[in-house]
Amino acid sequence: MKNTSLYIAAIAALSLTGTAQAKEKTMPPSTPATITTVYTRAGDINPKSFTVSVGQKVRFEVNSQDTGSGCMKEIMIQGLWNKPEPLVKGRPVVMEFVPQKAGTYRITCAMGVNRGTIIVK
Ligand SMILES: [Cu+2]
Repeated sequence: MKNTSLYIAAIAALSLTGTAQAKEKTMPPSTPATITTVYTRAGDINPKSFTVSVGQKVRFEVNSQDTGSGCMKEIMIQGLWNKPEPLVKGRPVVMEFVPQKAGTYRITCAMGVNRGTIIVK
C-alpha cells in the first residue's frame, strides 16, 4: 500500500514537471521590457528618462495626446531607433530594439534636439 502511494506521488510530480516545461516552451523567446511615455505639445515627453539592460529586448511606447508640430513633430532615439517617427494624436509610436552596448542614448527630434535619455546598463 505504502509503495503504491509513493508511486502515485512520483507520477504526479513527474506530470507537474512536464506541464511546467510545456508552459515555458509556449512563452515568447524574449518578452520585451516595456517603457512608456506620454507626449503633449506643452510638456513634450513625460517621463523622459529610462534605464534598460544590455541584451534585453525593449519596447518603447510613446502615447501622443497631441499631434507634434514644427521641429518637434517627430521622435527618434539616436543609436537605438534612427528612423524619425511622427507624433500623431491618438496613434502610439512603438519602437522595439535590443540594446547591444551600454551607454546613454539621446531621445531627440529628427534634427537632434534633446528631449530625453535612455540609459543602457
Ligand atoms: Cu527638431
